[in-house]
Amino acid sequence: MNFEFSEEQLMIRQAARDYAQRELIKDVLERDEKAIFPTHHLKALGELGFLGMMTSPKYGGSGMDAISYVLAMEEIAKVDASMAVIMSINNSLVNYGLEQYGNEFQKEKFLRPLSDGTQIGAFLLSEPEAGSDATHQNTSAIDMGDYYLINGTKNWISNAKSASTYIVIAQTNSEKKHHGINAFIVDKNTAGISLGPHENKMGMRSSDTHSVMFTDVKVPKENRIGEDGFGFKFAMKVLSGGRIGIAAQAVGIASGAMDLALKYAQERKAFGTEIFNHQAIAFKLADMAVKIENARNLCLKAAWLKDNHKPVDIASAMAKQYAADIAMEVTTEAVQIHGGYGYVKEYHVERLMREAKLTQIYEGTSEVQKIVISRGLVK
Ligand code: COS
Repeated sequence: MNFEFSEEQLMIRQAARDYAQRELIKDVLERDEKAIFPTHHLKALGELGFLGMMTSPKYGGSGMDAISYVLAMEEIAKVDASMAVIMSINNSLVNYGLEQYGNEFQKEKFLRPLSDGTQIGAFLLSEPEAGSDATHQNTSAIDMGDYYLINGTKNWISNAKSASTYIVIAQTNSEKKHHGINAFIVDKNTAGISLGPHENKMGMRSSDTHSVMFTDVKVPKENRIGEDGFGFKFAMKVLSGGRIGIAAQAVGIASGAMDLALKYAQERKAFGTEIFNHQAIAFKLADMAVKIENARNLCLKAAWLKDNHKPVDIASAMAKQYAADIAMEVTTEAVQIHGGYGYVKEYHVERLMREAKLTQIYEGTSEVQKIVISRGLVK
């Protein structure tokens, strides 16, 4: 077993760290406060190759491995988890889904601009009544011969406003249940698409989240991904790999909070010494460090499995569930270590705590991950 990173992986991590610590940090508090989408940073990250990280250079991507992706994601999320959300939707769901399951025409037309940073994508699965229970899609896509006609509403869609390309999961034949679901590539500017209001979220406030309404939206037949009825499997496969990115994001949030808490504990004095010298604080930090290390290892193992074309479903669910849950614990302790200072925005840890919460909810709640893991135990 080799726990060492390659030169290239270390360079990628350093590039992400430099950008996050030099640039993202500058306006992260303002973007969080005012819920501003980071358009200017996206351009720069696109130029660094971070929007098509694992996509093949043949389609304008950077051709990096999943380990590098995880390392970069952790560094970005340490400072700005909203940016990590935007990156992860584009990289792990949209680009990966298109590259793995799209045909040549679809890859040339849609994947290239999504990989070189000129556009971003969004993944539309959740509905007002179908989040965790993804088999029950109410959005319909009726086969009209040359095209499909899509009607329905999607909820909690990250990148909804800023994306140019949507991947939409919809029901074509309800009698076939989940075998009648399809996935479509939809140009966001197609007539009949409208957005609900900006969701005023607790955290990840700089990433834009809306519901998206479809009213008689015509989608060319050539935009369906895979065979008729492949949509549910497509969504499950893509989400399964995507959970590695969310796990890395949660590790980043936790380690960002840990770094801040450690620094604070070595500076702040109480009862005549730096608070790090009190075991009540030092033991908290030790527990936080162990949890982060475990989460990081689960995450890297899932990425390694992906890079080596081995099944990732269970490993990615374990990584996501554990990393998200410990991110919540670690960020809560980081706020506690900071005392009153932790509760105000300037110290960043309250933001990281708000951001951690979403990693337990989106791309499958911690409970969904436990469904996947427990089913895996009896397979
Ligand atoms: N890869 C490929 N196929 C998969 C799969 C995977 N990871 N997981 C499930 N499937 C397939 C199954 O093989 C099954 O196919 P057949 O009917 O042909 O045998 C089908 O999908 C249904 O699987 P299952 O019966 O396990 O589905 P359930 O409805 O019981 O749900 C969970 C499984 C809950 C795990 C799934 O619905 C899920 O992950 N939901 C959460 C979705 C989510 O993340 N939502 C948030 C949206 S963020 S964009």
